[in-house]
Amino acid sequence: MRRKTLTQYLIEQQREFNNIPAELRLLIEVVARACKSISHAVSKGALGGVLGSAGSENVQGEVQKKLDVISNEILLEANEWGGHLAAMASEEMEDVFHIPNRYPKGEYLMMFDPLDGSSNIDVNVSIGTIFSVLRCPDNVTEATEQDFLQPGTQQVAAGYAVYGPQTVLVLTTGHGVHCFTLDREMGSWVLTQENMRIPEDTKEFAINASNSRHWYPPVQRYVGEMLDGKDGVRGKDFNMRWIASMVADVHRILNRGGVFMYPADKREPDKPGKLRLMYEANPMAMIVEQAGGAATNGKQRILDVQPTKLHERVAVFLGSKNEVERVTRYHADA
Ligand code: AHM
Ligand code: MG
Repeated sequence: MRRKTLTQYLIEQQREFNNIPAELRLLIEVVARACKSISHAVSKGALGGVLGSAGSENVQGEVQKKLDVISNEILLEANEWGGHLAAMASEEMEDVFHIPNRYPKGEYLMMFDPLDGSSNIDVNVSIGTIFSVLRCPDNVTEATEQDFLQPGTQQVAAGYAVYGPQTVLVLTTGHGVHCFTLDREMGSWVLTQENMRIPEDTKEFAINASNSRHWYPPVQRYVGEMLDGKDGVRGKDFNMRWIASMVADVHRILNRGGVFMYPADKREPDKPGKLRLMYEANPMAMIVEQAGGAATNGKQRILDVQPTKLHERVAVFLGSKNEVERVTRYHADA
């Protein structure tokens, strides 16, 4: 069987839906190429000298790993010269990255988490890259943070790569979710799953249970009922998984269902969770919704949240629709 490459898929989508103009296609292909380079660096591990700490901290006060810094550089360098972007923003940079004056500017804004699941780098567990694409508002010559602060509903594309046993790229441009596998011999991304769908019900959940004593009552109730299994109100047993790489947890959910949670908790009442709205939660929420799932912050749809700052955090409940609706209902009941 002759398989489709990413390029062919993008061109055919444009013909069918008229939603991937040349500039957006270039953007997606450049990001995909950058993910290929990151995958290459990741796979070298100790042989490439890429493991361990970079000896610096990012804007969130987290220690940066060498691969966080390398992946960020790869994405910036790949995307700065093509003329498709007005500006970029990253988990690893406090401020907006402006396109250098020597290059033309384009009409899109891109945000990314260059290397998600950093705590897994040195132990050879799946990690990934997450990205979100917005349109730059009209008549903006030098994009600022303000221009990025659009709700997730405005995303024109979102995707992630997983560097695991296989390297895959999962993409949506608003017409379903599709998965491409990196063919290392050919060096190309090949379409391997079309229109991924998340089952509406599930018997699997993902949460960092070491924080359970800090959870608020709705999360305590929801997880408690699942742990009660057959003997409790849910009347069925549940299985638990936690990879500590959102990309890998979400990828499992896209393939076989499940619910992923990173709630806010009582430790820091002013902090609405760990994950970042604009380059982690929003792209994942778009992908999950496009695959028939749901994503909320416990109170509202994540994609409807109006961001107030670039590195804003948000509580996350996403995955199988009926489960996300249930945990969201428990929040309303409380
Ligand atoms: P990172 O972007 O610094 O890697 O942090 C995000 C990651 C998610 O991928 C994952 O779901 C979560 O942090 C794991 O957190 P914990 O260490 O609390 O298990
Ligand atoms: Mg991350």
